[in-house]
Amino acid sequence: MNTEYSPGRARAIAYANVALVKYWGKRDADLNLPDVGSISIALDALWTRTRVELDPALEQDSFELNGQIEAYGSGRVTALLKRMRSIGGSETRSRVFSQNNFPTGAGLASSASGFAALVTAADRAYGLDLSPSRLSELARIGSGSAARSIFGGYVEMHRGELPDGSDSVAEPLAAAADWPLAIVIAVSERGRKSVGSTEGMQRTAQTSPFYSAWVNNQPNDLALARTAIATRDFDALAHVSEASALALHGLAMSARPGLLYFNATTMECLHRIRRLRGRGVAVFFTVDAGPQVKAICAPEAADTVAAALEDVPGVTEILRAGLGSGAVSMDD
Ligand code: 2P0
Repeated sequence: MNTEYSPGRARAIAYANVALVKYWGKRDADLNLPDVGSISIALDALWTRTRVELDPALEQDSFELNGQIEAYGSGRVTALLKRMRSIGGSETRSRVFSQNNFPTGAGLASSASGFAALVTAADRAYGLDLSPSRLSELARIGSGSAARSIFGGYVEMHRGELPDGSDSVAEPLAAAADWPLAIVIAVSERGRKSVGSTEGMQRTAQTSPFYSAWVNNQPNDLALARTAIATRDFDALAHVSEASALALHGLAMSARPGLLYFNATTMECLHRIRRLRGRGVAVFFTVDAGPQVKAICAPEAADTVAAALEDVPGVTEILRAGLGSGAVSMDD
């Protein structure tokens, strides 16, 4: 145990991430092992702050999100705390207080920042002092995309091969400062999505006739994105990222019954972004399991992109971000 830690209570902050090469599909539901690797960027403006407080008097863990006792997702929180307690040989239950500064469950990666903040805070509160790679593995068990939010900048999540999941972890590809990009998010619905990612992935894997093609193609897209990031090739990153996002949604639509995460505003935003790029603006789109559109652009293009998306009927809010850092813990 690291004596610099002060076990008992700790806080952490972790940032949301957006995948450029998308994760969709699991090969093991219990350990949350992905069928495909993915590549993402961290967002500095969208975060979860979490406090973990051990209390020997507690019989069960409790989980508060944005000031309210949270039932949705609390099973995953408890399961993860139990796993971390068993690593540290502790039986003491915890109170967990979490705060998101953006809508939860609306396709803005709240589970990514949420579980990354949770494992980072619990690691310190229980005095475990685990490596970032181990924290990534634990965050993955909470939510696949959370494995990526342990790290900042450009991040690759590995599919891994081992049945115990110890190689299904993320690692940094490049720092935010190596290639600063801006993100403009067009929000058109703040509510929770109708079909959550876990269920959507399961339905897709079980019923889409195109699922194996998706899995088989992923190594190509990962290689293209890795090279684009290493060489700072914006056009190459734009092409592979849009292709991966559209392939994900085509795949999800091909599930039975089909999953429709887009609304009419989503589609209009995609057309606007393509038109902007046609006029020479350095911008491309990506969309996750919800209707919000994320425009990735050169920092100097962000005002133009925000103005164009704000103007789309149905866009209720524009969020702006730069590239974020990895999860950080601190004493409470
Ligand atoms: C991604 N998404 O790569 C993909 C693209 C949404 C669309 O990862 O079941 O909340 O908890 O592992 O991580 C969202 O799925 O799913 C997601 P679980 P998660 O960002």
